[in-house]
Amino acid sequence: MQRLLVTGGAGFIGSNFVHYILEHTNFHVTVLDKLTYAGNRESLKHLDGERLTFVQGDITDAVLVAELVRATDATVHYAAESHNDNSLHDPRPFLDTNIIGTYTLIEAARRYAKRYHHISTDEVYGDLELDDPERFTENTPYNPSSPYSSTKAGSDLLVRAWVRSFGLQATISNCSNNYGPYQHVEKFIPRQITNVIDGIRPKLYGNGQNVRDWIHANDHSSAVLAILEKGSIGETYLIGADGEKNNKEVVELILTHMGLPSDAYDHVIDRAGHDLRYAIDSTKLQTELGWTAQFSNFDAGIEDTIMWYCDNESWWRPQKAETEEKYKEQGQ
Ligand code: NAD
Ligand code: TDX
Repeated sequence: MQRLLVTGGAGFIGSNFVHYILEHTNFHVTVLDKLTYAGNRESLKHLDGERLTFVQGDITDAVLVAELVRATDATVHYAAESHNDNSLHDPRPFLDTNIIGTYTLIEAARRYAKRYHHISTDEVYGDLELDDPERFTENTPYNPSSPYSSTKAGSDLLVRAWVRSFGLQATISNCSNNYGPYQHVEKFIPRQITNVIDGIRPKLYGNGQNVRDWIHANDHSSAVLAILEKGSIGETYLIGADGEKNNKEVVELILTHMGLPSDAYDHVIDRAGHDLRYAIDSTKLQTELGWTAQFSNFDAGIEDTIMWYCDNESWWRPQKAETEEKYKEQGQ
């Protein structure tokens, strides 16, 4: 495998993956990205121009997708509408990109008999009670809650059907919440860090008891590379790093690291249908593919992430005012 097509490579996790691949392999990467509000060409700057080709385009464009899939050895599909809050206010782009976009890619991969890896989320499994001793595994039934997670679930099921019915050479991974550099300021951790930089109090939805299972984006990238190289066709792998924290703990950690009292935040209107808890059991990935997380110290990872946002204001500043304006209209 020498030539990778990475969809959504100008987004948060996709751009981290492109950085990771260029550093850890000798592959050539072609990025296909529409550059929606969530895509940022700046996230790929300073990367080796000879090993990276950037194509601006839509994954629902069947002609373009066929050409790019044909010209590469494998596709890693990150492109998506990814924000739950947006999906509650305008679900349509989620159906177009997450469902039709995935369909377009797997049809091309089938036609040219190419390897395909599908990036998905733990949210397809719905949520867990706070005291549930079980975590999500590859066998947990699908039960998505939001327009976002239901379109991701739908796209996963399309891939499974294409494997079974057409012999598509595909693998799927479902990962927990990522954090790290290049994440859009609409998302929880960057929103609160940049709020503090701007002298705005962090905003916690509801009572802040909702739990997310945090993983550093680099650990997600190393897991995807392991699946690409060693995963079995047709299999699903759950990716997680035992990083469960409730939102209140995360906000308090950010405030403390940024030199403010740990209670200097506001509670705002809760998200509709807000999933209570996600938690991943990644035993299969660890035992079958020998993967382990490298960034297991969340405290240190948050400190690095805070430093990245402090040092890279020119990257996030253009999105900040518009993002906060949208939240303000929603009382959040
Ligand atoms: P993101 O919103 O930061 O980036 C999405 C990228 O896709 C952007 O660059 C955007 O321009 C591009 N894109 C959107 N629609 C497109 C289209 N129609 N054609 C081409 N490009 C298009 O998202 P992210 O947080 O980096 O998530 C990437 C993937 O990882 C998604 O599939 C998401 O479901 C999955 N995932 C995310 C997380 C997380 O914590 N963020 C966790 C697990 C899985
Ligand atoms: O201002 C906020 N205050 C707040 O309390 C925001 C933006 C969020 N939250 C809460 C909601 C969630 O419980 O923080 C938690 C994390 O929120 P998001 O960053 O919006 O992430 P989440 O909804 O958990 O989904 C993320 O992880 C799974 C990604 O956005 C998805 O793409 C991925 O599939």
